[in-house]
Formats: sequence, structure tokens, C-alpha cells
Amino acid sequence: MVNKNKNVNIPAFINGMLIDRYIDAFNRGIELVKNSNNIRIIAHYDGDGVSAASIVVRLFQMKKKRFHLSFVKGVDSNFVNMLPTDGSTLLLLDIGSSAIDLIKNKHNTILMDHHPVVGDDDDLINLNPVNYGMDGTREACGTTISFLFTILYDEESWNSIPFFLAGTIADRQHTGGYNGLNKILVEEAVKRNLITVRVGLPYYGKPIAEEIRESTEPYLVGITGRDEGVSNLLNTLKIDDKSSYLDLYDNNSKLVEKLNSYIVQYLLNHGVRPEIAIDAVAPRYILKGDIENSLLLSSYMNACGREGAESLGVLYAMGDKSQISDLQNLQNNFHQKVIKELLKIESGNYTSLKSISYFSVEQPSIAGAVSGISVNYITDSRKPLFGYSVDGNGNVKVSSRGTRYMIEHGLNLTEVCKTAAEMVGGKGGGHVIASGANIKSEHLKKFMEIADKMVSEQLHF
Ligand SMILES: [Mn+2]
Repeated sequence: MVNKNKNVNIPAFINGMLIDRYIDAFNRGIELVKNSNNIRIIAHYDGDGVSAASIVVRLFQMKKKRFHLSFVKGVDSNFVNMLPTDGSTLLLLDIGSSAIDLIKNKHNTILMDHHPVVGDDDDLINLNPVNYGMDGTREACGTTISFLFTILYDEESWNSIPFFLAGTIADRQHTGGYNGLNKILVEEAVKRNLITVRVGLPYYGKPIAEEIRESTEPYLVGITGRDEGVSNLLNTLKIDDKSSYLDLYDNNSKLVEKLNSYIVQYLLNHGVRPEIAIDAVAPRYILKGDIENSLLLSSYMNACGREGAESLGVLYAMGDKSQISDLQNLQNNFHQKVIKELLKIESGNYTSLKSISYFSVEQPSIAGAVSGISVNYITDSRKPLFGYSVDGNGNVKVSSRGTRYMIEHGLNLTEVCKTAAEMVGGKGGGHVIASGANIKSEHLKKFMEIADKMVSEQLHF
């Protein structure tokens, strides 16, 4: 294939993946950053946003570029106040697609988001994969685009691959196997010997009892979070609770197979959709460096954002290894809160309407994680799940999650959250599979009723 672009050399492995006007947009973005010495970065505070920021910051560190980085929870007045007014280059990571009309210096703005674009993107350097024929929920997320941007800028950036995996996993892009641009990048990383792949359960080097008890994906109803359930399982299979999955993997493949199939069968027996149950045994990506487990790194990047300490993840990415113990503590803290809420849902602590279910959670930052896991492993596989939290001023933040199975049968949570929120005077939107809304507490019941009605009309099993 002839490469018409003079500034960026499009590597062969990506040939045919990006349409010409997408390559052109990358070109213009790279050119803009090359000529900028003061770069404003605004990133979403979740695992995708923190990883995307880590990736671009690593490039700027290498290129000795001056930058200023902030994280935001959403498009609000805080976000608007952060927008540069001095004409400096603006990078929007995993956020901003719904706010492009608010941006003054569009020609100095590079959008590396994967949420649906609202408004006129004519003057913007729009790198949103959705605008170039890709699926923003499985083929590319904010991290994917940031990573691609940096490797096109300088091939050295391939060494940011751990953060590519961390961010794409945090965004759930890997479920059911990587696709599209994500897949191409992962395959290339394997070819370059930067990562290795092992197919198995998502357990690693810790004692197996601890891994099964603490893992939430897969979440095993009756077992996860409980010592007794875990020891019953291990006794049944005659597995020493102190051995690690890695040990077993290397030394006892028969026992690993037994454990793998037991867990898949267990999930199926507990009403988990087959495609999700089967996906418990999946490719696991092993990194080179201090943190080998890509799932763990992903969990660190997510937890530091959710716990309001994004900079820890970014500093670690910039080479500060002293951050690891703090990241560990944050992750553990976040994870325990999620497990506590999951156990509550397992014991029936949620409301079920005709076509949706909903539950309340104390801390808004864990609502998405809890609904995402519950909808796959605990609650009705035909009902999307809505988690909400109310702050001291009566503001409600809603986080909803569906599954691919529901999407295939008509679910569109973007529409549901947007319309239901607007009908009660609030705001909402996001992905078809994962969306959110901000409303007032007195309208909560009405919002759920509208959402239930809309989902009833959308879903046809
Ligand atoms: Mn994202």
C-alpha cells in the first residue's frame, strides 16, 4: 500500500486499518504537538483516562515537552474552567466528545476520546475512532488512540505497552477477546516480544485461595469474598490452597484444566451467559517489568483514579517505582469496597422492575464497577443494571451497565440515560453498553420508571 503521508510513516502492520482521513488527522495532531511546548492535558479519571494520560506523558517526558495534566470526572463547570484560553495545545483523553461546542480554540485541540461526538468537529483534530468507522466499545478506547498516537510519533513509545493493556482492560475492551485496532496492536506487541500470552483463569502468583476469594471477574456466587466457599471448592478439586495458579500452570496442567472447566461450569450453573462464562478462561497478557500481571496494573490504574489519586499512577508510569506500595493500598481499598457491595447485591439488595434492576451505592466512583460485574455474574442476564448514589445536596449520579448479549437484542443505554435524564430535567449519555446520568434525587423513581419503559421497548429476546 502506498503511503501518501509525508510526515508520519504508517507502519506496515497497521496498513489498511486506518482510512486516509484518519491517518491525516493523526498527522496533523502529531505535527501540532511537535510544534507545541505548552500542552494542556485533560483526562477522564477512570482506568482508561489514567492509562491514556500515562502514555502521552511518557512521550512528553521523552521529548522534554512542558505539559499540565488534570483529571476530571465528567463534562461539568470544572471541566469548562480548565479549558485553556491562551491558545495552548489541548489534548482531551477519554473525555470531551460531548463538549466540543464549549471549546474555543478548536484548531489547537486534539480529541482522543471514544464516546459519541456531539456537535461540530470541523475545526477539531478529531482522533475519535467512532468517527472513522470503528466500534468505540471494543475496537479502540481513549488509551488505544493515545498509544497509537505516541507510537506513530516515535516508535520508542512501544515501551508504553503495559499502560496500553492496563487502559484497554480497564475499559473492558478485552472482553470476549481483543478486536479491531486493539487486536492489531496486541498482536504486534507479541511479535515484538514486548509481552507474552498465557491462556487461563485471571489468577496469577498469589496463593490460589486468596486469588479466588478476591477476584471479581469471574465473580462466583456463593464463593467470591468468602473463605468457606473457597475452601469447599479447593477441597472438591483437591487443590492445595497455598499453591499459586502460576505454579499449577507450570507444573500440573491436568489440575489447571480441572479448575478451569470447574469454574466455567460453575458459572453456567449459576445463570451466567455462556459467552461470559467461557471468557473466564481467556488470553492473559504478561508484561515485562516490575508489574508482570496486566490485570493487576489495570486494577492499579483504575483504583488510583477512582480513589482520587490519579497522579500516583502517572508518576509510576513516569518511572517512579516508589509509588507501587501506595497503588497497592489504593487498589486493595477500592477492591474491598467493590466486593462489599457485590455481596450485598448477591443477597438481593436491589430493586427489580420489569426490564431493569437498580441499587444504591454510597460512593459514586464504585457504582460503575459494581454494576458492570453484577450484570454479568449476579443479577438477571436480561436486565441492565443501574447503580446510583446521592450526595448531600440531593444530586444523584447514575451508572448503568448492560451486556453484549443485551446490545445484540436491542439495548441502547446511551438513549435510555439521555432521554430518561432529560425528561426529569437532568443530563445523561455515554456508550450503548455503559452510560450514566445526573439527576435530582426527587426524580430518581421517575427516572427509573422511564428507563424501565424504554428498555422494555428496546429489548427483544
Ligand atoms: Mn474510556
